[in-house]
Amino acid sequence: MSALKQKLAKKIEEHRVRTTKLLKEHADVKIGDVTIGQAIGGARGVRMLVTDISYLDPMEGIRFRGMTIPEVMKALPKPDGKDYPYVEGFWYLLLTGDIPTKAEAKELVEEFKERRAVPQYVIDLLRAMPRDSHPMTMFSAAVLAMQRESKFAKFYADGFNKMTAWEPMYEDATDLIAKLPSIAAYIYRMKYKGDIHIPSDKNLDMGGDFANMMGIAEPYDDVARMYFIIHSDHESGNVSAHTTHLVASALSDAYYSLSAGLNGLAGPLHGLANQEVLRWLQDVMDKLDGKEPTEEMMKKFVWDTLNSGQVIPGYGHAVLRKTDPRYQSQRDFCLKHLPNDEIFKYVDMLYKVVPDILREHGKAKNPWPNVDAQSGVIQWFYGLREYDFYTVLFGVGRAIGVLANITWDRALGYPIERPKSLTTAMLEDAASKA
Ligand code: CMX
Repeated sequence: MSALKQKLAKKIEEHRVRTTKLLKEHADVKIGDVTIGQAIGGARGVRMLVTDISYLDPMEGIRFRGMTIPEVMKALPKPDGKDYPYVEGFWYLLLTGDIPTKAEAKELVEEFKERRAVPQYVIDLLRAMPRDSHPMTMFSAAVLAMQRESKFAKFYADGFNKMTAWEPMYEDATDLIAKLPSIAAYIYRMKYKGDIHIPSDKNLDMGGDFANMMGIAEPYDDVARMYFIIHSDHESGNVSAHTTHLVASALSDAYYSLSAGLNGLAGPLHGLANQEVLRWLQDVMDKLDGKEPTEEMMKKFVWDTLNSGQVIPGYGHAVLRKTDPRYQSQRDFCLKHLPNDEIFKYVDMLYKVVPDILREHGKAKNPWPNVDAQSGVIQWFYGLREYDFYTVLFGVGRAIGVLANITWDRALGYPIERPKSLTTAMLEDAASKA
């Protein structure tokens, strides 16, 4: 170890004791409007963000523009013969709060088609990256590379006007959402399907064209529509939404902002958890060497994971205190389309055993499954077994929510975000006075 690293290790060891003491003994001490616990603990529960696009009730789960997931799925117009709505119509709902007519949704479908083409230099960039780069790295890099297309950046360079700044933001946001499925499918087929690509089909809506470019048959088009909608937004405080909002608050354009948000989504405590669930299950199955796990065996694997200091992926949440309705809607889909699937049965078995174990373990405030616990199952069933790719699917959906949010941020002229930091000594001082 270098001298610097040795010194740092010593300083970290000394400092950890101070942080632990502050959290253990003085978490409730107020420092201004928040407590020491909130300042150190990731601003949990601090009411400091505003959005009208979605609201997350801890007990009820997400509402998009005031509507639950089943209400949204019922109210929005659908392509003929399909069970799930046009994603383009959902974008209309998130932006305006209104349900589009079928004609309005179809008009948007046509507009998205015009914006679909991905610049060749993005393809070149993806091809130049090492093939074993994580798909999220490729996805975020592709978004960032397209920043030169930004209409907002040009608008800013040509003379910024606060009142009309939302318009180029809207244009960038729409361009991005229209292109993301093609970029995602390109990464997938380049990495996992022999680099053989399927062109976009101008007759199809966003969900249908994504399934087409991925090379997965119906009803995967409906799976895509459902996925993109349920993963879109979860109010503003989660890492991907908050990062996108934070970066945009510096008047950065949608490309810079979304790329940053996607990097946050790629963290294992956030969107990457969907791949981790499948990785964890595969590990269990490998250890069983083809045998079907019993509930007792599953309990042991869960305890082994916890005892080795790891989290159970797909369980727990910073805000939710019940089963995530996004989990529930995917479970309903599984019950209808793949009730006898082996992986579904294991995930369902986890639903029976994990909450009680997490309660007994005594740490997680929410022992219930979140969106990521179920999402890999459906993908696996339809042949998308490269679970490294799952977070990209989350990313295409999440883009819809965060881009609607930053369009409104610009419209309302929200300022640059800049919370205040204190030193540990200042916290100790406040604790000693309290
Ligand atoms: N397994 C084991 N321990 C867990 C746990 C889980 N699933 N969920 C929470 N805990 C632990 C935390 O690690 C924390 O432990 P420490 O005190 O040792 O740090 C303690 O319980 C308290 O955490 P919490 O207040 O209940 O939860 P947080 O708000 O801090 O974290 C989350 C929320 C999602 C990061 C956490 O529940 C977790 O790590 N879950 C597993 C990863 C996951 O599924 N993430 C996806 C979330 C949805 C999404 O964003 O995509």
